[in-house]
Amino acid sequence: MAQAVYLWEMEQILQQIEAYKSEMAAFEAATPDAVEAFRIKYLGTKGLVKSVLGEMKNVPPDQRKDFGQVLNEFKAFAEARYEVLQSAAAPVNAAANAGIDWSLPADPTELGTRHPLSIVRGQMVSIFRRLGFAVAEGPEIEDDWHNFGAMNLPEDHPARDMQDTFYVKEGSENQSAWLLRTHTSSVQARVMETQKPPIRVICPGRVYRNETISARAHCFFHQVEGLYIDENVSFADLKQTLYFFVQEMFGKEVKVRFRPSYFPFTEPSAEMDISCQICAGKGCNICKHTGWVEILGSGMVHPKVLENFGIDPEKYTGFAFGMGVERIAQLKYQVNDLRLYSQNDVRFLQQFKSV
Ligand code: 2NL
Repeated sequence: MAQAVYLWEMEQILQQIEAYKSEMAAFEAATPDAVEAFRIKYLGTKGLVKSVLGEMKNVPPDQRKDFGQVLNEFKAFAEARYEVLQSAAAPVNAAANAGIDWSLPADPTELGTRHPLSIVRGQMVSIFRRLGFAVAEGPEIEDDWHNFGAMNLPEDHPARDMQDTFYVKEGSENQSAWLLRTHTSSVQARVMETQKPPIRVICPGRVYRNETISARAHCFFHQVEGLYIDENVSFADLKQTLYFFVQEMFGKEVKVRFRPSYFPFTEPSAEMDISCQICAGKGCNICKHTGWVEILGSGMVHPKVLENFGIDPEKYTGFAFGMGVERIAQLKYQVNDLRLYSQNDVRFLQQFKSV
């Protein structure tokens, strides 16, 4: 009779175990908190697994072995389910289960490049700095005086025309006109206004001219102008400085030639050509089969310009020059269309990655 009671009780316990197992199998835990709730309910010190194990004491000795196996298997089932829930709820482990290896290196990010004009301006500035030139900057919106008047451009000079220059504000009898600077000479004017010789500056910056946009012309471009004023500055200094510059820029093999020219702000004036970098002087389309390409304008600062700033032209002389950054970049990197510089086409820009 006693035997029958045990059997009945054991049957009940086994049924209960099966019920708990299907309950555990169906248990979903999306968060670590829910996983912890599972642990407390089934595996905690007052949990269901412990309480079923506690039934062991009521099992008759000859059946303890079999029953012990059932209970161990039940406990292992609960622990295995707990582990599965735990790894599913932890995000990194979830990723690991999804086959993601977090120890792999990240996808490479596309690096941008410096703009070719920034690269070339940087090279130009660095060469002149080594010769002792300081960098000066100034406003892009200028008054009539700093852009034109001080530079000895007469009132009726064609560059002053509305057709050639962007005016922000027209001038009147007692008000100066405001305009977008047409060269960075205006910055040098501001340097001469505030500093005494010796003056040795270069002025890199954006300048504006009213041009129809094409492969060869744009309404804005970039310039580096230079100015050196001291006692006994000669045309020989001008030539040697500019020769050194192009040798550093294009290599020691480069040849130069000077052609007489005219600018209102210099006297005498000269344009400088270098041997064509494409055909090395043999003759090609770029140099129009002359072997030479023009790269800059230069000259000895006009005495009128010095006087405009109270610098005595009997005591001081100076040379000045101006060149386009686009032009230098074109010759160095064979950029054949000015518009490329401002279109921001990454296929163009990416080509300067290795420079
Ligand atoms: C060109 C020619 C030039 C200058 C710029 C200059 C500045 C001062 C005084 C005298 Cl403060 N001259 N600048 C001189 C000669 C030529 O530029 O073709 N630029 C693109």
